[in-house]
Amino acid sequence: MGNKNIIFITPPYDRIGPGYEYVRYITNNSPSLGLLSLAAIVRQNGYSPSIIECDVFNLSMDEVAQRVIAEKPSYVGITLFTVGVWSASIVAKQIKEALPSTTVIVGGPHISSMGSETMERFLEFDLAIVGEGEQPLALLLDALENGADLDTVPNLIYRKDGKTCRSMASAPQIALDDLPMPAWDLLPKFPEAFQPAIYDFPKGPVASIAASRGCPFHCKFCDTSTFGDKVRRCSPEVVFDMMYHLQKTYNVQHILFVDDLFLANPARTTALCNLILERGLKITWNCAARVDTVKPEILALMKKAGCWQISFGLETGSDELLKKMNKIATVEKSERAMNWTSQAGIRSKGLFILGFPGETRETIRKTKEFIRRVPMSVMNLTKFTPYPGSPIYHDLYGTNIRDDHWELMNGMNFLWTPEEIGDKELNKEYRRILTSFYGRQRIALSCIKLTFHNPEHLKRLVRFGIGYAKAELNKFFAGLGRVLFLKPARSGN
Ligand code: B12
Ligand code: SF4
Repeated sequence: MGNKNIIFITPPYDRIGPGYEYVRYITNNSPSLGLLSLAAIVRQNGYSPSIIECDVFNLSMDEVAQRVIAEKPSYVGITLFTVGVWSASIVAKQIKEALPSTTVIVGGPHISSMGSETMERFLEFDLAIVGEGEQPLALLLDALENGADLDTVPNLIYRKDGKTCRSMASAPQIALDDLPMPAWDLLPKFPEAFQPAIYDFPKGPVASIAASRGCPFHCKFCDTSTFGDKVRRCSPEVVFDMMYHLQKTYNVQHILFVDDLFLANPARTTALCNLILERGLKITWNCAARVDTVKPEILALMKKAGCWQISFGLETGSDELLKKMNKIATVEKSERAMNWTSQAGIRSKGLFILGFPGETRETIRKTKEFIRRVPMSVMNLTKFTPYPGSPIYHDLYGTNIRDDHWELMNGMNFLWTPEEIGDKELNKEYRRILTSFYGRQRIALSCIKLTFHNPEHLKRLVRFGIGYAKAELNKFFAGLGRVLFLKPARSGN
């Protein structure tokens, strides 16, 4: 019998594209909470998990494969976002070649929407679990240890007689309070190595928490296939316990709540804020919210309880486009929410999408105007990407799409463009919107203030600057090399 070791992996992926690796110094380096939860549950069941976060530690595909091969685990569990599927398959292939008896199991958002297609395409993945993974993975490992029928394992995709099959059993959704605490202790260099985006926190160390799962809305660009539309929440006591544990054990000073709808239940938010205040926990935190869930009273309480920044999915400054996105929001409501947040003394981060179907020069103009009008502390602009699992993916491609650019689905590439505007123009607008926002005196000054207030920001900014300068120099010398050595000399004129 093999060992009971399982290595969980977040595969490497390109954040922008080759040559831009230095952006990691200022972008989000949060660990996978999914893997932390899976590791905790399998440890409870007698297995020995470890976690390799390739992206955070800048590990190449070869490096991670060699590490795994040296450990000879019985199981490998890989989390798959669409962007990481190809690199994960290369890592899995190397592992399977060296360790044929190791079982490679995959799961994550990409598998929740594209499980069968992925398993048909990548034979180096042995088994896949669709959707929420804790209970199915625990049952799968036991079934593999005991040679039980795989068809009894819920939400499993496996191969039988060369064919891809989906198990008949389905998993009941678990109560989140019943899960063990995420296995933060398994992360090397936690929390220092896992910093969120620069300017997204006042003071580190920082950790993230998923305090609820599921979202009842169906915004067209959003992939909710993993947890579906039924919302389940940890109780305020359990959320508080996680925050307290992170501070006491790891000296964490700031929490990022990654829930889709942190504020959807005002009673729960109020209870959590009251717990923080009553028990005197000195900590700051960020969360994400829909614009229709904030009100001045709750914002005032949140501020008192340490809320530092709220991210709002504003998407665009055009009501028409919001409708096309099925966002069930209006520009007016967005504006009101941003004003209330600012009046409460809480920073806000606006999340926007550029290039959604229906985007025109006029909608871009409205977005620019909106950005100028609202009191926003930082902003994030994503290039529209039709992620598998999002309703728009099916609208655009039909359900049979197999061969699209999964490895480019990092929100930094226009893989589809609206009729009126091509990707050249959209890329130009993308740069314009960001530079005009961050070039504004108020925004630049607040970034400078934060930079000097927090040595961590300064350190990251310096590393980013050096990386940028090196990349530009490399580009310059590569260009010079081409001019001097490769470009054919012209004969005559
Ligand atoms: C926090 C977050 C991040 C963080 C942390 C990422 C990370 N490593 O987890 C950061 C900011 C770094 C990030 C980056 C990106 N993200 Co993000 N992110 C999220 C967010 C908001 C929460 C994730 C989370 O913690 N969920 C809670 C945990 C418990 O769930 P989970 O990780 O999905 O894991 C469960 C299951 O998926 C499954 N599972 C997962 N892995 C495995 C592995 C095995 C072996 C098994 C059996 C099961 C299994 O079991 C887990 C426990 O139940 C989600 C939205 C959401 N609601 O999930 C988007 C989301 C996952 N991100 C998304 C995207 C697109 C990205 C980016 C490509 C760029 C971008 N535009 O943001 C990058 C790519 C990062 C990468 N590593 O490849 C999409 C993914 C769509 C897709 N099909 O790829 C999502 C779904 C947003 C959306 N609604 O569209 N992200
Ligand atoms: S964008 Fe937000 S509100 Fe809309 S479906 Fe996704 S998580 Fe839900």
